[in-house]
Amino acid sequence: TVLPFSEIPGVWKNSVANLYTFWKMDGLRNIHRIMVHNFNMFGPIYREKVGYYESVNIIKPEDAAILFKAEGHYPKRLRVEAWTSYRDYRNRKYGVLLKDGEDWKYNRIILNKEVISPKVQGNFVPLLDEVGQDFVARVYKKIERSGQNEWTTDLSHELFKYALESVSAVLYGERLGLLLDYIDPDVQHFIDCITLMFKTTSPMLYLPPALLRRMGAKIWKDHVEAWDGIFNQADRCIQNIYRQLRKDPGASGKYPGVLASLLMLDKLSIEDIKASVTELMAGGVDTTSITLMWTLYELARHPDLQEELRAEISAARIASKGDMVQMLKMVPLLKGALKETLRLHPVAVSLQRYITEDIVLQNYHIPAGTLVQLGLYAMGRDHRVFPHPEQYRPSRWVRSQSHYFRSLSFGFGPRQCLGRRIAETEMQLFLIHMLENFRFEKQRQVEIRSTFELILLPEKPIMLTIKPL
Ligand code: HEM
Ligand code: 2DC
Repeated sequence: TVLPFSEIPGVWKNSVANLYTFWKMDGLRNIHRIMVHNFNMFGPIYREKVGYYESVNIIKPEDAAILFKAEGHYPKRLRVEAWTSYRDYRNRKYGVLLKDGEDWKYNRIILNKEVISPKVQGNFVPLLDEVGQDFVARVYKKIERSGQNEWTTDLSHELFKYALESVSAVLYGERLGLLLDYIDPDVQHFIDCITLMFKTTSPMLYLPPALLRRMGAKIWKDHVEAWDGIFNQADRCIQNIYRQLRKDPGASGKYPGVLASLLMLDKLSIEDIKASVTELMAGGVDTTSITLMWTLYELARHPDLQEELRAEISAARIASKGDMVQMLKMVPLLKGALKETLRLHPVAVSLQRYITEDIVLQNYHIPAGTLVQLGLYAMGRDHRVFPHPEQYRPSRWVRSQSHYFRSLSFGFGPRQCLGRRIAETEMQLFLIHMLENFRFEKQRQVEIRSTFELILLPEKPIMLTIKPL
């Protein structure tokens, strides 16, 4: 017989005491580890109430499958109040990230065609391939300047620029030139604003932004400043393309980019387009750059794997005869490496949905309307789900093993990551070019942990040594 909702184990009963321990444990930066701890304590399902939101947490792929079957036609995840509050405060429209219901669906279907459908993939590849080549040229220059035939560095700032150059190339159909020697202070400011925006969001998951705003709290002011910086820069880029398009629409015949395609399609209002393009631009920087940083870190710790990947890449290079779209279909181990990175170092600590029908999870009844969270970080490190989870083994994604509801780093279904294809293509091309030219090494073999700043990121800088092959 099915047990009632009220009997699910957990720490949800005393939320004030709970919030207190949470702060004391520096819970904010450790959410992912606290979730692992809770699953160890309570088993594969627990209820939790921290601050003002309550949820049921799950960890098993079988339960994820049940959850996503109950997500309904307009899947809805946890609302990030800080983000919606800013839009309301400044009177700006929600984009696809923040919309819900019919309005979300309508916008999403149109955006899907221009951003994530296989049809546009071919347009992105040449643009992103060029950015990858430029990055390699830049690294050679840095190595040369060092005078030591190698370059030891924290690559994160370079990776932020790579990611922004890539996503901008796709959105605007033209290069910003961020990989040149001179870096425009406006661009650096934009990058800093995104990091600040994420950092100031996480405390506001627990303290309502409306309250902080009335109190005149610094965190709210910083958050507003960060989003203002993001919107100003995105507005400049968007205006620029808009003006060009009005001067000579469809001039050259080459692929004009996502923004121009959406404008010409004329199915979404300019305000809706602006809102979603800004979200794409902001969502496209820290996510991919941090994932690439973690991948280089893992590769530096596994020199043999670097060799294996180089062999796969060079065979694919030859067999594809210069057709990059074709080449990307011939590198399964490389794709496995990216999945493996995201298993151990996911961007999103959890996936969440408000379920639209009653379901049963771990023999407990869960009523419609409940917020259910899948602990993505915890699942990635659970030995019942992934044998020897502590080992970085890209081949686990290529051979044997069931992948049933295990590959969820970009979310699932119609509400999954809209930037997924851009992210994957950009990261694959980066690794192809870098592995074809360099070897990666790490001095001290210390374990680097994740810290939560809305997205998960390395708790301290990762130093790498890059050497020409
Ligand atoms: C949503 C992960 C890169 C834009 C999401 C979600 C996840 C995610 C887990 C929530 C999905 C769900 O609820 O099912 C990632 C990872 C990335 C990445 C792991 C890279 C390693 C990007 C990039 C962009 C982007 C490059 C923009 C170009 C978005 C947007 C949404 C989203 C707009 C909201 C979609 C909607 O609500 O309909 N992402 N993301 N992401 N992501 Fe990403
Ligand atoms: C953070 O408890 C932890 O892809 C919360 O590119 C639940 C939660 C809700 C939404 C998630 C968020 C977490 C992590 C960051 C995500 C976000 C949805 C989209 C966003 C996963 C798990 C992200 C990084 C987007 C951001 C685009 C934005 C900056 C314009």
